[in-house]
Amino acid sequence: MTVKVGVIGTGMIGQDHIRRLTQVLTGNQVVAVSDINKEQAEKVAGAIGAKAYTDGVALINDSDVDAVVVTSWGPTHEEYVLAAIAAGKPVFCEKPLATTQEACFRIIDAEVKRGKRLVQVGFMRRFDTAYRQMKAVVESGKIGAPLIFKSVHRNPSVPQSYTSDMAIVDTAVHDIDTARWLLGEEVKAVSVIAARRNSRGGELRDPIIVLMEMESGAVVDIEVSVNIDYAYDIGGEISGETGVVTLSERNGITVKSAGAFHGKVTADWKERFIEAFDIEFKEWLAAAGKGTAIGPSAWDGYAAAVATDAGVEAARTGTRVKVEMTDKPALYA
Ligand code: NAD
Ligand code: ISE
Repeated sequence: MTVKVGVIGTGMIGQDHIRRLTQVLTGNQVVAVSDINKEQAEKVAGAIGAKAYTDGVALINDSDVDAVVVTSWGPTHEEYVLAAIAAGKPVFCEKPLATTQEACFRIIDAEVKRGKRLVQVGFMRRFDTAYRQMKAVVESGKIGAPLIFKSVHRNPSVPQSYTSDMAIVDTAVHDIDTARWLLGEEVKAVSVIAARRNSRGGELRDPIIVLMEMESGAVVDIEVSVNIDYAYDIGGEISGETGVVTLSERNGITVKSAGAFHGKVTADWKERFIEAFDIEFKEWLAAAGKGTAIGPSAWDGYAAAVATDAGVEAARTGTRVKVEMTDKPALYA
């Protein structure tokens, strides 16, 4: 079966996912794209023989579109995800699911009323082979009950428009989802501390440590650095009661020369998670072909938003903020 896909938002990641759908994966056809930037939508559509829209809702309601990919700016996600649910179409939405926990909950409510899963959120680390191996080790009991998860999330640089809140909402959100998924439990409280202000960060609080207490009493320590220059570097380690599991360095080769070891560190998220994104979309297409969704759900988008809201408040007030969540609907059991 060929899944006919419509993509809303043709910026950086939208174009990367369109490349993946049209050049890497089979069983789909990108039939329509949309962007508020008309010229860009037409250019991207023209290159792949798709229709161009400026109105994302019109794209969703196009009878040629079976399934929707939302890669526009975060504040626009709620409207498009709700429109896809109303049209009964599977929708892949890049993170964040929506920019407030209330908006995420409206999405949950609509999906629950529809009675089946249609939404998948773009937490691509869940599709990364090494993270999946890490989760399998935890679940095997080989390292005993997890006690501490250390997550390192380093970006070489960010644009001037990047704010201190974004370090939590836009960047740490991946680590928050990874922690919930790896440890299989919810976040209970969040604290945030900033290191000495980075001399290149201006007003930006960078780097920060996001410290999360989980329901079981396990602790999660997330380093977010967004001006670290040397590379895009992702690390993770879980200490359990009887052992430790660590993500390995990813350089395929190591060069030894002039008395030193040299290996490559990835340049950006596109390179670091290229295989994870491919698997994420392969699995999404398989589910979308059956009219449903798998993987990170609207509930996961909501849970991450509740924790990032707490993180933003913790960073602003310098206090430990408790996380309060609503009961989980049976649809996400
Ligand atoms: P971008 O600014 O490069 O692209 C966003 C595009 O959306 C722009 O072309 C903009 O014109 C368009 N747009 C804005 N409002 C729109 C609307 N109402 N309708 C249609 N199009 C609209 O941003 P980006 O870096 O591609 O990020 C897009 C989304 O992807 C964000 O939610 C971001 O958090 C997420 N993202 C995820 C990852 C990841 O690692 N999973 C990486 C980068 C970005
Ligand atoms: C970006 O939006 C992403 O999602 C990347 O994975 C993350 O590393 C980066 O910090 C974000 O800005």
